[in-house]
Formats: sequence, structure tokens, C-alpha cells
Amino acid sequence: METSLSKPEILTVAKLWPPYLESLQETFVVHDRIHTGDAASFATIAPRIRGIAASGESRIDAALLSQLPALEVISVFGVGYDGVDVAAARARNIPVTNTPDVLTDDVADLGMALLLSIARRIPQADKFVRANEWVKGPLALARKVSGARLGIVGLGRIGQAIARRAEGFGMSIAYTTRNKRPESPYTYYPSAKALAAEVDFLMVITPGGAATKGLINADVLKALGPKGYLINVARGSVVDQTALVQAMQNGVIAGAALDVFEDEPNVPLELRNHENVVLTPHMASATWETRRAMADLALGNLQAHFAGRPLLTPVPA
Ligand code: NAP
Ligand code: 8YV
Repeated sequence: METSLSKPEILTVAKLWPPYLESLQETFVVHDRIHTGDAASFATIAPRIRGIAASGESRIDAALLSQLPALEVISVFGVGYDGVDVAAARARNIPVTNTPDVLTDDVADLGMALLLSIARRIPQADKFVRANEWVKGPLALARKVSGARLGIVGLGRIGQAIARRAEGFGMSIAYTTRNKRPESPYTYYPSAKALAAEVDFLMVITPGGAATKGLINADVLKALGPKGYLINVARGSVVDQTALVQAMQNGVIAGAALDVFEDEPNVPLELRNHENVVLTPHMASATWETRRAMADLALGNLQAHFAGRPLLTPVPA
């Protein structure tokens, strides 16, 4: 029988989904970074840490890595790994894994749900009925979705899944990426600004990190225009949130539907109080089915590493 002494010791650096944490605890000795935050207790366990279990929002920087001399692997519970200093990990031959594909459907579903919600004003309509406002007269008209023009910023796994869903709504689809996809049937634009000028709905689904920080800026929002809607299911950092608040306040765009924010879980009052926004708490992959699949994959990567088997889903080199 395996004893706790023979189990590898790993560190969690996020508040993990409890069933995932339980399965980690069955396999490893798990130290919780949040509860070993004080320097003395962390210094005691740090030399023994061989793996990190992170979430898509975790920050694993060079300073943390330098405190973990025995670290062998980093497993991210999420497809986005913009919080991990992959270059610093790679310099020490520490592989990083993530959970691609298993969450694609859910994130695409929520992207479309947000698009429909902001266009058809579903949360506002729900509030209207609950407040008994209906007895005073009808709700204001909304924006038609079927047949409208959709622009997708980032046509990867999730962007393509959103496009397939939008085809079912008869939408015309265009996209921007750094590399044009010759096999794609959709219209390519070389920049987010050029794309925004040609669409009714701009859906953002790129990775986060330095390369996309502020990609959706004041110029892009101006190009989207007073009848245009922004939907962000990528990372808060991809949209210049200050520019977005100003654009919303000045009627530069018609509305925004956002699952991600610059400083989660803090959402500026100007957005929370605005009538033409729909806000969700970074929940695009948060279904029972998908969380289970993400947990299995994130655990599977750690198990593969410690069993000396090939990793299931290492992040690309
Ligand atoms: P993916 O398959 O790697 O696709 C990323 C796409 O973004 C690619 O088409 C890439 O094309 C494009 N891209 C990268 N940098 C760009 C830039 N500077 N300008 C324009 N396009 C750029 O990733 P995925 O699986 O679709 O996931 C995408 C992201 O969704 C994740 O990284 C994560 O941040 C986010 N996400 C959010 C949630 C949530 O809960 N809200 C859940 C899951 C994922 P090029 O390389 O050609 O530019
Ligand atoms: C998760 C995500 O909510 O996959 C990602 O990149 O942002 C989401 O799926 C997150 O990783 C879990 O905390």
C-alpha cells in the first residue's frame, strides 16, 4: 500500500474545484499555497514540492519558481496559461500542461449565450417582468441576431466552435488572427480594428498575456461603433477596460457582454451599474460535465508525469 511518504508532494496555487482537489489528495501530498502563505511554513515545504496544480487564472512567475528547486511539472486546470512564466519553466526543463478541447463546447456555448443575451436583452427583460414593469407597457425593442454580422477575434479551437454555432443563426462570419487560416471559409481581416468596422458583434476569444494585452482598445471600440456589441470570453486583459467603460458611458458602442475582467473578482461600478451590459463571473467552462473532464485531464497530466509516461496535453513549445 502506498504511504503518504511515497506520494509526490505538490502545491496548489489556486482555490481549486473541490472534487478536483479531492482527487489530487488521493494521489499526492497536497500543500495549499494559500494556507502556507507565511514565509516560515512555505520555506519548510518548498524544497520538497515536485508539482504545481494551478488554475487558468493562477500566477506562477519566476519568483515563485525560484523558490521551488525540486519542481518537475506544472499542471493548469484550464486551457489558458497566460499566468504561467512558461519561458522560466522551460529554462529549467519543467513542462507545463493545460486542458484544451474538453472545455471548447462550453465556452462556445457561453459566448453565444452572452451574444444572444446582450442583443435580445434577456437579463434586462427578466428584471422587467420580475419588477412588474410589464403592466405599465411593453419592453423596448431589441437587436436581431439571426443574419447579423459576427467578427471573431481569435479563430482557434473555441473561436471555430463559436463560428459553427453562429452559422446555425445564419450569421455572416469574419475573423482576425495573426496568421490567416487559408482553409477557413470565413472572411479574414488583418486587425481587430479592421474587423470591428465590418461587424455588428465582436467576439473576443484569444489567449491572454502580454501579446494580446489591450488588443481591444479605444480605436477598436470606435470602429465597432454605436450599433456594435462587444462580447469577451477570453481574458480581461485583452480588452482595455478603462477604454471600454468610457466607450459605454459615451455611447461609442451599443453594449457589452463580459465573462472576464481585468481584476477578477472586482468589477468596476461603472460596468455593474450600466444598463447595456451583461456580466457573468468567469463561468464559461463552469458546468459539472466540463469541470469533471478538466479535472480528469489536469490530474491525468500529473499522474502521467510521475509515472514516467508521456504527458497528455503539454502546452505547445
Ligand atoms: P487556441 O486554440 O490556441 O486559439 C487561440 C486563437 O487566438 C488562435 O486562432 C490564435 O491565432 C489567436 N490569437 C492569438 N494571439 C492573437 C493576437 N494577438 N491577435 C489575434 N488573434 C490571436 O485557444 P482556445 O482553446 O481557442 O482558447 C482561447 C482562449 O480562451 C484561452 O487561451 C483562454 O484565455 C480563453 N478561455 C476563457 C475561458 C473562460 O472561462 N472565459 C475558458 C476557456 C478559455 P494566431 O496564433 O494565428 O494569432
Ligand atoms: C476556467 C479558463 O474557469 O480554461 C481557461 O482558460 O479560464 C477557465 O476554463 C479556469 O481555468 C478555472 O479556474
